[in-house]
Amino acid sequence: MLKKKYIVHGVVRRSSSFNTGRINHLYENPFKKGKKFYLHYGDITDSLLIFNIINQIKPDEIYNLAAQSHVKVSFENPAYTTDVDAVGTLRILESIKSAKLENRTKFYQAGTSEMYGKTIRKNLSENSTFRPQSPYGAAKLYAHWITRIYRDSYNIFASNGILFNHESPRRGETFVTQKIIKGLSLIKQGFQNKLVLGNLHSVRDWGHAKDYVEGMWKILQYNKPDDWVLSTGYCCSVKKFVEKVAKKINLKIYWKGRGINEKAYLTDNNKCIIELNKKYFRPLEVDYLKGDSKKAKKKLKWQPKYNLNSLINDMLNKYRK
Ligand code: F7E
Repeated sequence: MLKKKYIVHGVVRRSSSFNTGRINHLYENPFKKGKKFYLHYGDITDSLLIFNIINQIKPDEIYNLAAQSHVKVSFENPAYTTDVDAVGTLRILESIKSAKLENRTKFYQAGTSEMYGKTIRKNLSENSTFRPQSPYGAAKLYAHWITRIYRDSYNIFASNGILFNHESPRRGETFVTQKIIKGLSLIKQGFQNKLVLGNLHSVRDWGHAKDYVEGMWKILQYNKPDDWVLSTGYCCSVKKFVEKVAKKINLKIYWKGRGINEKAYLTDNNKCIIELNKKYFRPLEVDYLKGDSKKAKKKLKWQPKYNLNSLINDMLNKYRK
């Protein structure tokens, strides 16, 4: 957004330890004239504050990426997840309405392929059925529908993205791609002995976050508000993802065992480097997600530049010496 010459306002949760590591490179001296990037202390659970920020800035565009976004954690923290991911979206929409910004402020809601949940193995489009399998998926589905309702009821330019997994070197370390890439890189370099994972057999449609944020922006530049799937169609299981990463860094592995006892060993010395633990399995899993983003490709002219190979290479670079 800054490269596109926007003035950007972000909301950051107050914490006693620094929590802005992933955006430090954008930080600007608060006393600088003509600043383009502002951070406001706040929280999406605080209605008054969200209204005040929106009413004061009167933004042209709002991108709602605020979320408790970890699916497994949403089972342990369901009420908080719902407050943030579902009611948080309502708070923004209601603020746009209360501040009478319906004709000014465009709104993007960050929806997710987790809303589809239990699927049969077919490509998922804007018209596919939603059957979420987690408190996270259910909360995001509420957000998706309330966005549509505010669009239709109050004529707000409110659009939903339905985004499949998007990864990057900035991905949090408890998500599986970063966990695998960091874990295997450190094992290869001799700094870690073992990687402990959960379900190896779920299949995801993976893309690069850089491509997806460009898509989010395109969604708000379209001539009308709508719902949009962004996906790459590059699918593989978590196990296959492990194998691809291992191959790229020249770690030769083989698998042995079944179910929770499935393990990966180094071919050279039979040392076990990957094992599974129940802690990382979800009470309900989403087995298979593959998107169909024909509509975005055609109407938004959105085309991802990264494939699974270049995505993994980019993520691996962070750990290369
Ligand atoms: O899991 C399996 C896990 O946590 C991917 C979020 O950005 O994308 C993300 O949600 C798969 C699942 O991402 C581990 O069971 C195995 O099947 O990296 P993840 P996610 O749940 O797909 C969607 C689109 C979002 O909207 C979310 O906000 O990998 N898996 N072993 C594991 N997952 C984790 N986290 N850790 C493991 O050890």
